[in-house]
Amino acid sequence: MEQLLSLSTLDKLNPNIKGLAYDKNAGSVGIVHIGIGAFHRAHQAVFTNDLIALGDNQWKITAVSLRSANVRNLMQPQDSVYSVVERSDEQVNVSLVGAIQDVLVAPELPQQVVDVIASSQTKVVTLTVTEKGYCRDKSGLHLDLNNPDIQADLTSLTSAKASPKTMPGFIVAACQKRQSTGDKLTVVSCDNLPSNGSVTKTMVLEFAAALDGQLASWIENNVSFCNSMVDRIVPAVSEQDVCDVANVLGLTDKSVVITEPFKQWVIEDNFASDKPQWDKVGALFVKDVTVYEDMKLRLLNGAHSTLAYIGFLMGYEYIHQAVTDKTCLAFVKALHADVLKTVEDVPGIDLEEYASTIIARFSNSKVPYKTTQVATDGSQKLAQRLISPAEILSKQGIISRPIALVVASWCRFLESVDEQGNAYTVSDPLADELVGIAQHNKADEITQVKLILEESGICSDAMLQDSNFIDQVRVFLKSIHDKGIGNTVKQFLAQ
Ligand code: CS2
Repeated sequence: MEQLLSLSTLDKLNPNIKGLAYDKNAGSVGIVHIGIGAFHRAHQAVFTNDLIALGDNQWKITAVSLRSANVRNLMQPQDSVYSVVERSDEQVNVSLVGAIQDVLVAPELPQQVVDVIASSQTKVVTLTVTEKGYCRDKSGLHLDLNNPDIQADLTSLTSAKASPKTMPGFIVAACQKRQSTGDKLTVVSCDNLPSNGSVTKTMVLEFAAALDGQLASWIENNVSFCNSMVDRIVPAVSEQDVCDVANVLGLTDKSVVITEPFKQWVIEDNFASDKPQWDKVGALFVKDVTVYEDMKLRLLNGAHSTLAYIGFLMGYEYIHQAVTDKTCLAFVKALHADVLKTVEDVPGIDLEEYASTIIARFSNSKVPYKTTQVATDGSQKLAQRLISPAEILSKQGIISRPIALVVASWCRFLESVDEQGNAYTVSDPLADELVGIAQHNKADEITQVKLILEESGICSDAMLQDSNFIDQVRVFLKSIHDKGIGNTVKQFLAQ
């Protein structure tokens, strides 16, 4: 067993590996990141690492885990140094990242988390808390004041020592303190939600308003919320990856992240105070992120969810396997053809080419992404990925048959037993309700579809009333029940 990667073992690192280009102990923390998972470590932390390597070392990151201690337990013994392995058929690139100063586990030290966000040194908070971490209500437009964690946080914030649990709770608790110093703050959302910064703003302001109107107006005037579009495929790391990487590094790295060479970050240029110059290391600052977000959420994430549900039901464990199946591939292309009609021109990007690059990226077998991983949290993902383009097309008089088929596959997936009769677990905050509906209404497709769409909250009122679209979903679901997923997709392609 090799020694563990850490600051004290760096001299044992394989000399061919790109080490840290700076003194990890120098500089200061300027960013707090909430939601440390593999994605953050392979995306925002890499941009920041590259910026620090240019000599701008005021932007080190204190990362926060809102739930488990796992990442902290892996990173702490390594002095928070880890490796990022970029893999494709053509290349493997390994480099070390030292941008993360330390990792705090929020349930253990909630007040310390509030204090670090409140610190004058902190200029920027970045977020990857996943879609459900925004604590939206079913409409997606407002804070869910019935969420027990939000209720507990509201109570906690009235006490002298606030111990929040949720993202809005932490930001508001820190702003209570920042109010006294008057320090401005910028929050950059990096989750796959449309207008993710504006959504963050709404949730934070509604939370603050429920506590204290004056605090809400302070936040409105002193905190800016940037929308951002993030893109990089970062699957969960396996034991095998850790062993393989140890052989390359000459040291064991238990918090390694595996990713593809591609990465993209487009950020709304709306900072309240100092701004990390991420544009020097490949990010793009723009006035309006909307077109980039729509493009990415619909063409990339929409196709990802498609391959997750259809691919899983066809028996594929990984996205790269599903996308190399001829039927699935032809289906994704049909989906792209429809969705492309809903995406506006994006400066500097050829959308057709963008769509084919996505297929090439999904085919990267060196970055194996489980269909079940993408299939999680459908109730939080499908509105922006599939329903919103379907709604735009409906308004143009087009019923998107490919999107209807994916929605039908999701309804079938929620039955939680595959076509061979094997049971599996659906992971979704609404799993109990949705799996119950799917299982009890298998014999009555229209009821199954309507109840799932209503209960999940993925449709606007207009889409719930769109009987043409809903009936198309029903027809495909019935076909999946009668003939199976493979035949249904093949028949669709034949028409
Ligand atoms: C994926 C995304 O798991 C999922 O829902 O669709 O995490 C996807 O890999 C990233 O958005 C790519 O940028």
